[in-house]
Amino acid sequence: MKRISILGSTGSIGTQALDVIRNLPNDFHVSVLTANSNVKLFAKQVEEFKPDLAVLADESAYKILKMENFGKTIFSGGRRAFIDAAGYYDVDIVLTGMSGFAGLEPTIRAIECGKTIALANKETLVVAGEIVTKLAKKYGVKILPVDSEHGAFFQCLQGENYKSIEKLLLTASGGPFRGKKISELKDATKNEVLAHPTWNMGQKITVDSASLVNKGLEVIEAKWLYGIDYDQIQVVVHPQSIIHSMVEFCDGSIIAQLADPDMRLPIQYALTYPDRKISPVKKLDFWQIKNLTFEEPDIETFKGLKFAYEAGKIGGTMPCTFNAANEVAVENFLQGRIKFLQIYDVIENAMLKREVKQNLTLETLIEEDSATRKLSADFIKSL
Ligand code: MN3
Repeated sequence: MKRISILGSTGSIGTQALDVIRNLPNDFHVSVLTANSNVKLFAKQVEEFKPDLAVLADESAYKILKMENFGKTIFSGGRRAFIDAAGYYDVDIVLTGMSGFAGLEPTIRAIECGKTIALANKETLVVAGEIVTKLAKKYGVKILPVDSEHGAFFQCLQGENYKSIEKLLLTASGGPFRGKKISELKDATKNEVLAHPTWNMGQKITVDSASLVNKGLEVIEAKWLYGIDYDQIQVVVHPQSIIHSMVEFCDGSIIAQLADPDMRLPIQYALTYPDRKISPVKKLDFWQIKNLTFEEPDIETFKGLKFAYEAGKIGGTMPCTFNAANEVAVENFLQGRIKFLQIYDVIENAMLKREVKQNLTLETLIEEDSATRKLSADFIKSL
């Protein structure tokens, strides 16, 4: 039995991971559950899975549940307890399902404690790819990708030498606005942005999918996971989301991974790796699918992808700047304070104004993250 820790258990990745575990009760023991503030769902999960340790990162949410009786489960709260939970001793795999920069510190803690990482928090590799991959090497820790595209690369690369990779073909659904022009996106509403055509995901990543920022984050994530150059990563728009990504090798062969778009599959593969297990995911029927189509991404309209390549190539703190500005912009968009296309203005403003620092440490990144957040919040007020 593998002992699993799920960080961010009430989010989209967390709930789907628990569904995977529900379907494979003899393969996993849930040792740790952590969430931020969704008290109601968290209490239900703790009752059902009876983890050894349960942590709510948000102090006031913790106070609400503090008096509950969770039997043998140790229950604690606060940011410190959350980071400590990532290193809990009685765990084999830590699934990082929380979103945003806040996931970086607990991921580093888990690596330093020698845990296998099932990585769903892509921001970790975007802002600190260099630090995190070095640490993983130092502690002999495997990072297993949960993101569907990177999970696809990982499957295509089983038994292959990474040195023979010619190109990673990163597929993108194109999101709800594929084919639209700037004039049609000016007044895009929150509901339109959140209506993703193929994937069922959390709000933040769904906005990122509409802006193609998500694909940009995934380009940087792929660079660090597979140690290749940015010009070896090509984004291919594939609206059906059946091919989850492809690897082109030096001999011209291309290997692709296909499946119904259901996040439970990449989550399960990361958790059961190197084994495969039966899953509830719908099987593909090629007589129904008939067509798989491909397009070039429109990076002049969806500038998120262009900015990400630029930030990645500049390196140093720039991917952190890019990510922090986007996190602030998305939050403000979801609260109705800025328009959809202004997300790009917030990112561009931060990338122009923040000075790049090379030689990264965790401290430099925390500083850069908060400086960019402040700059971006002020910029939004001035709009
Ligand atoms: Mn993805």
